[in-house]
Amino acid sequence: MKTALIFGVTGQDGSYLSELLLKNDFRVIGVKRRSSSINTMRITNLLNHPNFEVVHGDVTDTSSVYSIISKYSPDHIYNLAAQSHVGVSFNEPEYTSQVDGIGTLRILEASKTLVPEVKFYQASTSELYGGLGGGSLNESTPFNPRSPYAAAKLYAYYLVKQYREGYGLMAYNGILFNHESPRRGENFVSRKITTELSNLLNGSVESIYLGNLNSVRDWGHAKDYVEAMMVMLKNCQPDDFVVSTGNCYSVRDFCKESFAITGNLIEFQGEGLQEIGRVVAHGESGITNKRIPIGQNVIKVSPKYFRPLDVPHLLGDSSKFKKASGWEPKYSFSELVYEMVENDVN
Ligand code: NAP
Ligand code: F7E
Repeated sequence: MKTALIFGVTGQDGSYLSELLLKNDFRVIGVKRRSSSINTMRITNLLNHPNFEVVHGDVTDTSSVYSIISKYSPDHIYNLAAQSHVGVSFNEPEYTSQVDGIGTLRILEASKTLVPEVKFYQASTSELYGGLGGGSLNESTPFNPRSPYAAAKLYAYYLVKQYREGYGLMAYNGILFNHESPRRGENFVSRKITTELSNLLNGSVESIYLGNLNSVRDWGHAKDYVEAMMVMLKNCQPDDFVVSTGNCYSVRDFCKESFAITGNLIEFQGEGLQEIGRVVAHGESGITNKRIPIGQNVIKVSPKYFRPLDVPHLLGDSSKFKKASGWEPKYSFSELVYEMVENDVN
C-alpha cells in the first residue's frame, strides 16, 4: 500500500483528495496545523478510517516538515497548504509569502534530502497569469502575478521546476483554475453567494454585498480537480499542467444562476457602486417554495470587497493535461452551482 502525505488536509481540496486516495487504496497521512478551535470539520467522516491519520505540523516550521516526512517516508506528497485567499494576501503579504512561498521550499528541501524518489504535487494556480489578456490560457502563456498570493505562488512554481530540472525530483505543478464545492470556504465569492442566498431566503439579511461583479472565472468542481491531482501523479511524467473546464462566467452570472435555482429570477441594473441585482420574476419551480418579493434589491456593491488589483478574466485551456492523463471534468457550471445552492439552502 502506497503512502500519500497531504499538507493542507483540513481544507476544501485536502478533504476531497483524502477521500479519493483512501478509495484508491492509499494510506493517507494528513498534516493539520494547530488551531484554537476545531479545524477538522471537513474530515470528520475520515477520522476513524484505519488507513487515515492526522498529524500536527506547520509549513512555517522547518523541523515539523522534516520530522513528518522522515517519519512516514511517503511515496506521494501533495502540497495544498496555503493562505489561499487572494484578498487577504494584500493585508498579510509577509505571512502569505512565508506559507505559500517559503513553505513550499521547506517541503521541497526536505523531500530532496529525505525521500528523493517521492512524487511531489504543488498546488499552483491560475492566479499566476493575472488575467489581463482575455484569451484562453495554457502552459505557454506568460505569467503576470497581481497579488502577494500570486507572487508567492509564482516563487513556489519556479522552485518546483528547479527541483525537477536540477535535482531530478518528480515534481509537478498543477496550475488549477478556480474550483468550488459545498466545502468551499465561506469568504470566497461562490460560497459567499450561496450562503448569503440562504440567509436572504430565511429573512436574516436583505441584500448580499459583493465587490467586483465583472470578474470572470473558469469555475469547476473541487471533486473533479482532486481527481486531476491524483491522475496527474499516476499517468503523467513530471511537468506543469493547466487544469480547467474551458468555460467561463462572471460573478454576475454566478449570482443569476444561484437565484434562478431557488425560483427567484434577478436582473442587474446600473453601473459601478450603484449597480444592483433586483428580483424581477418568480420561476414556477425551484428547490424551495420561498419567494423573495419582486423589486427587492438583493445584490449591492460595496467597495469593502474591492482589491487593490484584481484579476479580470481567467479561462483555461487544459488540452495538454487531458491528452497526457485522459482526465475530463464531470461537472458542468450549472451542476456545480446547483449542488452548492442546494447544500446551503437546504
Ligand atoms: P483552503 O480550503 O484554504 O485550504 C488550505 C489548507 O492549508 C487548509 O487545510 C489550511 O489549514 C492549510 N494551511 C494554511 N496555512 C498552513 C500552514 N502554515 N501550515 C500547514 N497548513 C496550513 O484551500 P483549497 O481551496 O483547498 O486549495 C488548496 C490549495 O490549492 C491551496 O494551496 C490553494 O492556494 C490552491 N489553489 C486553490 C484553488 C481553488 O480554486 N480552490 C485554485 C488553484 C490553487 P486550516 O484548515 O487550519 O486553515
Ligand atoms: O474571488 C470577486 C473577486 O475570492 C473571485 C482562490 O481559491 O481561486 C481563488 O481566488 C472573484 C475576484 O477567488 C467578492 O474580486 C467580487 O475577482 O472567490 P474569490 P479568487 O480570487 O479567484 C484561485 C484560482 C486561487 O488560487 C485562490 O486560492 O470574485 N469578488 N465580490 C469577490 N470575491 C470575494 N472573495 N468576495 C466578494 O465579496
